[in-house]
Amino acid sequence: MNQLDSIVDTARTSFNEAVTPADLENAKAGFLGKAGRITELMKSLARLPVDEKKLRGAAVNVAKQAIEAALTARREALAGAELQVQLQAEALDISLPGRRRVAGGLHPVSLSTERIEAIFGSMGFEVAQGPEIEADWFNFTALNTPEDHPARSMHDTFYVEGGTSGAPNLLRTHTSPVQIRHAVQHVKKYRNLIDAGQAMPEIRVIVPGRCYRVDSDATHSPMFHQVEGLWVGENISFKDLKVVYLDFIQAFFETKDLDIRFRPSFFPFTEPSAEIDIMFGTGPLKGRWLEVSGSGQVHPNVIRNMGLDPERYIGFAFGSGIDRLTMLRYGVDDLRLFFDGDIRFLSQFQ
Ligand code: 2U9
Repeated sequence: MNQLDSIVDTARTSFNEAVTPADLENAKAGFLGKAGRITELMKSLARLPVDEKKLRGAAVNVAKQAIEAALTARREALAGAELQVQLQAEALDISLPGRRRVAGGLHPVSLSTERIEAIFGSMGFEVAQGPEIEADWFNFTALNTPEDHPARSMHDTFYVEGGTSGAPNLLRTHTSPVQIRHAVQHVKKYRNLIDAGQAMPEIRVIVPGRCYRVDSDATHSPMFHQVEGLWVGENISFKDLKVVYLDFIQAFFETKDLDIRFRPSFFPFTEPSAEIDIMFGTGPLKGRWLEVSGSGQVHPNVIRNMGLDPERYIGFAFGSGIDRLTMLRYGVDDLRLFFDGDIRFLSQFQ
């Protein structure tokens, strides 16, 4: 093999060993660059006699063209490989299923609250809302629970400085204060009718919402959800409470195979007072009395604090834990699961 063939072979080998375009340009410089081997041979032609220069020049040109062809081929090969790498990196498998946008959903306690509102709505109850930071008067005193009353100890809560009435504001311990606010507004609205001895439209309201107590374990949380109901008129009795609550609870758990019982109890704002227990006729909780609510006939002092004459107006009230009803409905045994924010738990209710 003569010298030129050897240079062309070496150039081909050098170009094929180049892995990147930069390597190839470096390899090219060794043959076609200013100090390249072909460039040096072209320069050496100047020193040859005319006839030899013509012959030698033609041969060097053939070698140069062969090297340039090899360089072009390698450049295209590297560019193609780079394109393949890019295409592979950006490859999109169009056979893959689309990315489903995960729809959000309501919290199980919110689902229960909506359910409770719909059931009582079907019985003519309206829904009222009110402040969670409450005055002592509405949360306790107006509900026949004066400052020294022992029942306050069961309602230990969180206090907020700066109350207007001297006593500090607090985080409400039940939704009863909203019932009082609603009733006072209702009585004001119909004052003329009442004073004229005409029939006042009955107060028929539920108040679902957040309540707060200093308590925390598997069945108690510092913040919990309660729904309270109130029905006041000229002729509302305990039997109305029994009918309304039985209808509600059977609708909530979607079964008629469910009994309730009233167990004497005490609350400052009702007299007589009763705990309400339920018993399922079937299922895992079959045959067990489960406490779900407190209730009673509204205490005369509370009727008075609404601005009504307790000799003329009477009614009932109840208070149920929405978290408790939700735990029973879905078979959840730890209340804290509702507040951990664990999507694995919450997504089961969508
Ligand atoms: C007014 C008059 C009376 C609401 C009532 C209860 C009994 C009661 C608790 C049970 C479970 C709250 O969620 S809980 O911890 N509630 O036991 N609540 S009677 O009585 C009222 C409310 C408003 C004007």
